[in-house]
Amino acid sequence: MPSMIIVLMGPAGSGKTTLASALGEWIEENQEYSVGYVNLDPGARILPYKPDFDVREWFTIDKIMEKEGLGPNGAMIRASELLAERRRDLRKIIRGMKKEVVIIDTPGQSEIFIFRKAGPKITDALKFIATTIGVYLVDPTITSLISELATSLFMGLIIQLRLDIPVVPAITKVDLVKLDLGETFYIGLEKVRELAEQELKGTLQEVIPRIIDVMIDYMPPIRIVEVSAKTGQGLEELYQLIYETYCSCGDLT
Ligand SMILES: Nc1nc2c(ncn2[C@@H]2O[C@H](COP(=O)(O)OP(=O)(O)OP(=O)(O)O)[C@@H](O)[C@H]2O)c(=O)[nH]1
Ligand SMILES: [Mg+2]
Repeated sequence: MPSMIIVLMGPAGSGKTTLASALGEWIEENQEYSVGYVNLDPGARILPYKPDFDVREWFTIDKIMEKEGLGPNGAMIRASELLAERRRDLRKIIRGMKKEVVIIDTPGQSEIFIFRKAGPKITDALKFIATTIGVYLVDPTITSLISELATSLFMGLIIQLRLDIPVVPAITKVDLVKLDLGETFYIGLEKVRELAEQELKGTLQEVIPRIIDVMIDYMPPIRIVEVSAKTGQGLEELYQLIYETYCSCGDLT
């Protein structure tokens, strides 16, 4: 039975699937824990990891579209309902995995997973099995401004409240974008706040630092990791953040 479950979330194309594979390999090699992989994306095509459970065994977006005469968005919503309905089966499957860590790759359409019923129902089921930590991926190739970065990071806090699990934010694909936010792979939220105050004007300059203050108060880590699934940069730091969050949750339960 697993003792830690990591749920990767983030907007379409933010790098969930690639990170699932890279982080899993890193943990297996460097922590010597066995890692199980779960694909919850019924629209996935090719996966870079070998899933121990794949939701496509139950249904795929293509099949739902065909069978129920739905378009792609309708089929994704339907898929999230089906997933919520089968959460007990999923719980049984994951509980039965002989792996210490389980990494969950979520559907591309994160807003459907997170803001419809599937997300909270699934995380409720997972919490029965093991300490469950969310990682919210922020894609710097689409969030170039400091105000966008701050609001994207804030999304992690919203998800934490909605899914009722601790959420660690991570900036992905840093091999593509050079973020000049700090000297290490970690960025303090204080630094983001400082930049926001310097660079923003008008209402944004008032609102964004206040949003960051709320994050500082309510999110588990007060630093954000920059990671690249392609080069491996920041994987160790991401794991450390997840592990610290895991330990502090463990203390409370
Ligand atoms: N350069 C670079 N590209 C990346 C990285 N992570 C992911 N990508 C690329 O970004 C694209 C999307 O990556 P995925 O891992 O499929 O992202 P996803 O969030 O699972 O996407 P959906 O499930 O479709 O929402 C792919 O072309 C990846 O090769 C990274 O760290 N660096
Ligand atoms: Mg994916």
